[in-house]
Amino acid sequence: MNQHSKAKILLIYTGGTIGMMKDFETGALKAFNFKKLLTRIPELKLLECEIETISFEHPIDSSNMNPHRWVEIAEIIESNYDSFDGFVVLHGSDTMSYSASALSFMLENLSKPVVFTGSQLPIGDLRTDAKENMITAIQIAALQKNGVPVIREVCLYFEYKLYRGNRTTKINAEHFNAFSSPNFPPLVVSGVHLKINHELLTKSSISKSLVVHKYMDTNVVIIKLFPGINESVLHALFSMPELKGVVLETYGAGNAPTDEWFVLLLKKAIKNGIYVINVTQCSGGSVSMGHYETSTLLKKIGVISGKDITTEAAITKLMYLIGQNVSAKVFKTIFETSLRGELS
Ligand code: ASN
Repeated sequence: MNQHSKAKILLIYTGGTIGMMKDFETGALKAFNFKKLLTRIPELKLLECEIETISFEHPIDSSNMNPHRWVEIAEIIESNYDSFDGFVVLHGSDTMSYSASALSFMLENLSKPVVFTGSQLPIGDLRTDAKENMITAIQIAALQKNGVPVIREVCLYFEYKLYRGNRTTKINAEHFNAFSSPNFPPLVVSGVHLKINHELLTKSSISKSLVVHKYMDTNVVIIKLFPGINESVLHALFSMPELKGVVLETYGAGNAPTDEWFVLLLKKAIKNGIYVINVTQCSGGSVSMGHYETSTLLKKIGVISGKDITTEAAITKLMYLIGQNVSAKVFKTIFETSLRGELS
């Protein structure tokens, strides 16, 4: 544990709109020189913490995020873990919920804050949301009680709210309020004061050492059901030889067609060792297989319930557990159990 009077925060810049800048002559957005970032935000110097920065060599738009880059973020945290009290990851908003979910699984026994944030407008824009997001994210990452970080999990801070990262989803492409956490309340709400919902925080032990898992298996796919989805298309998808796991976005409380071909296709896939996760395509609520006749068969053939997990957390949990070589015997039980607070 760090014994500084001031918390030390590592700011990890991966890219995204936050770091772009408008060229006032052409009006086009271009990558910002990260080294100038601190000088652009004099307010950072007023914060009661020491800030150091590290940047991806080639900052990216988060549409180019992938598991190799998740490992890059995880390794930056791993190699700086003992020297810092908290980490703030500046990341594009488009895939931020996927990255926050992935990192929550990759970083086991995390006992320091990892706060993802970004913005909808670049930091150089007059009306930017970047400053508030970044400053408050740093303040939250620096919160300590008796020398121990208050937040000890992977979170996402955007527009006055700190959420558990693996509970979030991007809901708007232009509002500053771009994220929601439909099935779990915010951990912290920022107003005149920071209102911390202590009872919701992950109370991870600070004595366990951090374990970083670096293999995410990408032989997985998300399939969203729609009326008219047909047998030959689904058959082709499920016949991919490398396929190991499917997140099936179903209707409502986990319902799907009862057509014989559909149920048989899933049954055969499951028998062949493909994990099928039932996640609702509704933006909130939970899968409850057996509640309707249209989900009873899914339960019977061994479909795994995602309960109230987001699609982002489901696909990254699937990559993580398959990557861990979790045995088929316990896979369903482990998936249906909360590992990092991702499901209720
Ligand atoms: N396209 C950007 C990104 O995800 C969007 C943003 O950051 N607001 O990198």
